[in-house]
Parts: sequence; C-alpha cells; structure tokens
Amino acid sequence: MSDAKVHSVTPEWAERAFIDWDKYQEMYARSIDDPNGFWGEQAQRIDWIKPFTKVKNTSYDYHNVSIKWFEDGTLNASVNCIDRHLADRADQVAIIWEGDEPADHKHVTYRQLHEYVCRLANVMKAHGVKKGDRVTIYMPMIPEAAYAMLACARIGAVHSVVFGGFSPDSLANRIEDCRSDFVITADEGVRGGRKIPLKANTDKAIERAAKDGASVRNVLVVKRTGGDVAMTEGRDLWYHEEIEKVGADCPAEEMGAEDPLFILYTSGSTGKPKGVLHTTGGYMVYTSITHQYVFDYHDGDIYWCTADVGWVTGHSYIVYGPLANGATTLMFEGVPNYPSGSRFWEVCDKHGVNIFYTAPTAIRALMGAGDEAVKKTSRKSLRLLGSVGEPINPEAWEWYYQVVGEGRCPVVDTWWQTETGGILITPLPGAIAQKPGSATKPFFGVQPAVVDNEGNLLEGATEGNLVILDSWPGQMRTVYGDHDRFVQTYFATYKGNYFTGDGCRRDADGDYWITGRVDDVLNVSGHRMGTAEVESALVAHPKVSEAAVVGYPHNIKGQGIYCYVTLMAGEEPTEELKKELRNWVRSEIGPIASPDLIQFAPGLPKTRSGKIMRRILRKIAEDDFSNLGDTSTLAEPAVVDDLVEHRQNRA
Ligand code: 6R9
Repeated sequence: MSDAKVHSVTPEWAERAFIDWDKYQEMYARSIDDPNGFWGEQAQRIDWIKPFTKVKNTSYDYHNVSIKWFEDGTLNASVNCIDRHLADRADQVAIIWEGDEPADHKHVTYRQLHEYVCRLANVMKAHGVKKGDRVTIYMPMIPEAAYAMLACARIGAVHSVVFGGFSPDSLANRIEDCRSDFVITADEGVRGGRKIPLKANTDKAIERAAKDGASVRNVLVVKRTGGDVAMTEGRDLWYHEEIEKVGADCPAEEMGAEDPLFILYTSGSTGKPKGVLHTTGGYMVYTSITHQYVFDYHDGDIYWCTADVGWVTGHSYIVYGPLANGATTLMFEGVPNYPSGSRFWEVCDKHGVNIFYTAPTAIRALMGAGDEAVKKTSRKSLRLLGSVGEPINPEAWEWYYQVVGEGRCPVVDTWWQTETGGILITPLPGAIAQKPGSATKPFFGVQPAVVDNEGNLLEGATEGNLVILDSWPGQMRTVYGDHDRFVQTYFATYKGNYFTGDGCRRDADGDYWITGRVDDVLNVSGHRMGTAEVESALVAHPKVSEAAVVGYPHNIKGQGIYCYVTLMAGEEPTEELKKELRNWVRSEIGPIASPDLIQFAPGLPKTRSGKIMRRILRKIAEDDFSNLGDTSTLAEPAVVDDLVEHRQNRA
C-alpha cells in the first residue's frame, strides 16, 4: 500500500546492524539462486560432529513430499547450546529467570546450565529413557523447563512440551499420541499470583491415558511451590532427590541431522491437534541464524522473549536459537499485568533488557491500561522490539513503537508458524523499512508467493493465499506418526507449494501483509485453536446436541470464540447453562479455549446435504449480517432470521 506509513531504517541502524539493505539483497539473491552454497556456508555457525556433505534434499512434489537438510551430518543440539560456549563464556549468564513475584529471580551461567542439564539427562537415563523415546514436559516457566528440553536433546530423546495451561484431557491426548512413557512436571505452577495444579493434572491425564492403553512409567516432579501433592510409589520421582544421585557429566549422543529433536502439538482446521515434528540439524541452523539477524543479537545483549516454552516461540526463541548463539535469554514466569500493568517494563529496567519480543495481544492489553504505567519506567536499555503470533494492528504497532520504544527502537513484526520452526517474513532491522501492520519481506532462503483459490500464482500487488514455493532448513518434516496427514494438510491444497493456511496481501513494494487464517483455525490471544476442537468439546457435554464455533473480531484477543449451540430436546437454554458450558470447555481443553459468547440456536443453517454453512455463522458473529450472501441453498432458510435476531452482543 503506497499510502501506508513507513518507518525507514535509520542511518545509525544501517550502520550497527549485521545486515543492511545491500547485504540483504545480495544474501537473499544468493540464498535463492544457490541454496546449497548459501546454507552450506551458513550451517558452519553450528558445531557438527561429522560434517555434512549434502545440503538440501527436498521435494514438494505432492506424490513424494520429503524434506531433508544436511542429512549425512551429525551433531548434538545441547552441545551447540551449552558445551561449545564453555571455553569462552562459562561464567556468562545463560538464563535470567524472573519469577511471578517481583522479588524472585535467579541467574544461571553456562557452566551451571551444563551441570543441571547433564544431571537431568543422567536421571532420565537411570530411569530407562533412551535415544528416540518421547518425553512429555508439562512445566511452568522455570529454568528446569529449559533443562528438561536440553537434557532430552542431550541423550537423543524427543521432547513433547505441553503448555501448562492445557487441561488433563489435552495432556492425555498428547501423551497417547506419541506414546510417551516419561513425564516431567512440577508440583504447581504460579502465574499472576494464582496456582496451577500441574502434578494433579498430570495424575488425571495419566489415569485417562491408561484407559486408552497408554502407560507412563515415571513422572519426574520439580518442587516449585512446595504445595501438597500426591506421589505414586514406584512411579513418581522428586527431581531434587534424583539429581543428587547422579553425576554432573553426561556425554552427548551423536545425532543425525534428520533425527527428531522434538514434537510440538498444534491445532489445524480438522481433527485432533497434530504432532509437528522438527529434526536436529536444519532446525538448529535456522533458529540460530534468525535469532542473530532478526533481533540483531550482539554478544552481551540481554534478550527477552515473553512467550511460554509450551509454544513454538518459546522453543525457538527462548531456548534453542538464543542458547545456540551463546546469548543471555530471560525466562519470565508471570503475566504482563501482575502485580501491575508496569511489570514488563519494570523487568526490562531490572535486568537491562535490550531486545524485547512479545505478542500483539499483550501490547493491546497494556495499551488499554494507559501510557502512565509505561512512562513511569525508564526502558532506556531497550534497543529493539519484536512482535509475533498474530497480525498486529497499526494502532498497537504505533503505540509499541512510540510509547514503549520512544521512537528509538525498530519493531520487527515476525510472521511464522509452529510448522516453519523459525521466522520466515520480517523486516530485518538494519535493512528493511518497517510498515506498521506489515511483516514486510522474506528471510534468506524463503520464497513466499500469493495464489488465488485455484492455485494460480498472482503477480505484483495482489491479495490471496500465502504459500511458500520451496523448503528452508527449519521447516517441519512430518506430522508425527502420520506422514499422509502432513502431505494432505500442507501440500494438497496448492500442489507443489507449502500452504500456510494464512491469507495475505502483497503491496506495490513487494511487502507482505498477513491478514489472518483462511481455514477453520482461530487465533485467540495468539493461541492457535481449531474450531473443530472447541466444537467437539461442546458436543461432548450431555446437554448439547450440536455446536458450531467461529471467530469474531475482539479488541484485545484479536479473535474471540463465538459458539452456536443446539441443545438436546427438553433442555432449558439458561444463563447458568452457558456458564456451565464455558467451564466445561475450559476443563476439556484449557482456559485459553474459553468461549467468549454462546448463542443457543434452535437450528443451524445447513445445506440440503447437511453441511453447516459457516460463512453465514461467521458473518452473524462479526455483526455483518446485512449481506449474508445466497441463503437459497439452505435446507431451512428461516433459521438464519432467528440466529440474527438472537445474536450475542459482542460489545
Ligand atoms: C509463531 C506462531 C501461527 C499462526 C500463523 C498466523 C499467525 C503468527 C504472525 C501471524 C500475522 C504475524 N501469526 N505471527 N499473523 N503476523 N507476525 O505464532 O506460531 O502458534 O503456530 O501460529 O499465527 O496466522 O499461521 P503458531
């Protein structure tokens, strides 16, 4: 958009950053023209045990989707994140931990990180965890969560981190899907002064999973709060006791570049969440290079990403990318508004944070709380700001830039996905002018393109579906245990291309503006959720006969969850029942899936073949019912009038 606001790269930034505009163009061109040469060189940033001789071996051919990078090289991810830094920076702080209460914090040096990770790895080995085994990590934001991930990587076990806000049922599904028999958790988590019963949830999940034939051998429990928890004899182990029984050194397993590093479950438009599988070599190269260049990370910088390790942002940009680069990474246990709306900025001042990376939903919430909470803090250490998780509206962008960053810090709006492993589209801070609301230009090796609904490539300034034409090293390799689902989900819609599920606009400058999901995936406060998941939770309630779930625009969350619910015959549509259903969904999936609005609908608009017409439901939820389009194909057109009349007020 030519009328969009542009914040040009300042001369100072062009000078100080690793990559300026000329260098970006030169490196980008090379990365596309000669991916083997480019990535072969860039991969030298990682320590290999056995060097690779092949670089790229990938096929997007629908009949033979296969993605391999550096396939004959060997390495270990934990060695790259820890051991190789010991010679130069053993006493440098690797992790700054900031607890939920402002008085709680601690520093973990690379030397200490090495010891803790080795001890935990030895505990797992002592209890039978072997290379290739799946380990589930269900933890609060404490350093032990990072130790657990790195300890798995050290011995070649595949971690599956499950966000601590998920319910026992969601945890059970994820334990079952990857047949994981070792779980690492904590007694309780603490966020915003409130406790989360992680161990009790784990017990329930294991019981549930056992009914489906999945058995968990051990649960390793970190004592976080000291709360009273039940320990099952022979199965449950205290972390603080176990680490004393083992040595502080653990040789690292030699892993193939294409050996799995982790599984991370994410929501799609259909079915249960899928296990996104990332492997070792390409992921390490990609997270490390993007962390350095996108955030312009220099030695000695203090870097803070506010995500939870339960999401991909926490994996790539709290743990693997920063630690691979020998960075100091801050881990925050709490929430933006506890004990007050100044917390983020107080933490920046307290630890001298230079690079700050958060989500639009947090920015909007803090913006709503007023400028005073920001202005009373100094923030003079801040140099760069980042955004991730959902489209950032230009108003929130400007506030972030002007008020938080005082017009001094570039804002990198980073577009990427669990599936992409790392950032794909973003303005490199010393190279690319920022436009509030646009993720702008592709990172090295990334070829975005826009296609229409028939899959035709669109040229120039245009709008359509966002695809990527070829592979980059950080890309997911498969859906765990279901390669066909991988192919169908990402390579069947627009054959020959990776389909992101996002819509986008490309302006006359070639900048990309991501407009949001074009499939049935909701993005609520930056959390991904399938409408199908919320629907199946609702219909599991005995009083519900049918449910349809859509998103609608929400001021803070980006999208809110709007549920149309048809009750079983004879059930009363009361306010109490709405409350009950809301709590039901929270306990089935987790609080992030809590419905914002519930409308009892005597009937849902369906085609004569029985398909729910979501297009209509979406429009009603969006308060845009003046033009509902063609409703003549509906089996019972009258249900629409009733839905419009009883629509829920979204104010
Ligand atoms: C990293 C992460 C992925 C989906 C993605 C898109 C949305 C993420 C965005 C963005 C616009 C950005 N998304 N970053 N939309 N601008 N900068 O969030 O992964 O949880 O898998 O979500 O989030 O819709 O497809 P994930």
